[in-house]
Amino acid sequence: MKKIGIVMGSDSDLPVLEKAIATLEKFDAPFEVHVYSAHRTPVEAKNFAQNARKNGFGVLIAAAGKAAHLAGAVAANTTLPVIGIPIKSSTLDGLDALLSTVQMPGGIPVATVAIDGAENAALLALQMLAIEDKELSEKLDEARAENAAKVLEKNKAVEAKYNK
Ligand code: RP5
Repeated sequence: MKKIGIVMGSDSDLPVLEKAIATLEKFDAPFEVHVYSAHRTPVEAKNFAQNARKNGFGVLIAAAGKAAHLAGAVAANTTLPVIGIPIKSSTLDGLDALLSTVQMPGGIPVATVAIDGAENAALLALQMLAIEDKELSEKLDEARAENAAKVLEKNKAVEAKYNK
């Protein structure tokens, strides 16, 4: 199975990324985690992206806050699919990072998830790899069914309380 690469602009982003890491661990998916910044360590960020395919990655997750150019900079240097996570920082509620991540120019796509949407980023990465992986796609189906069962349990409790 191809690896999933997680790259974040600062270790201050790690608390959000831990949700993605936990999701990948739950599915026993191989992954690597790195801190490379589009602005502070542009050479390392570029090298990581340029070498990602030959280093066995199948999909990359890039997370950054503020003027969040990391996902775009990574996408500019690989044709692997790149999933961007805008990170909420102390100002502007993450809208700065959302717009910086999502508003890519034509030709260089970034699949942007919600602000701090680390779990969905991991699930989307897994779904991409599951296109060619039956075992993984079955695990994803099971997880969806478990989630649905939990929601239906909650529905039962709400219905019992209000629908007399
Ligand atoms: C971005 O700036 C990082 O991704 C982080 O979200 C934000 C703040 O970084 P630190 O000042 O906490 O290192 O590049």
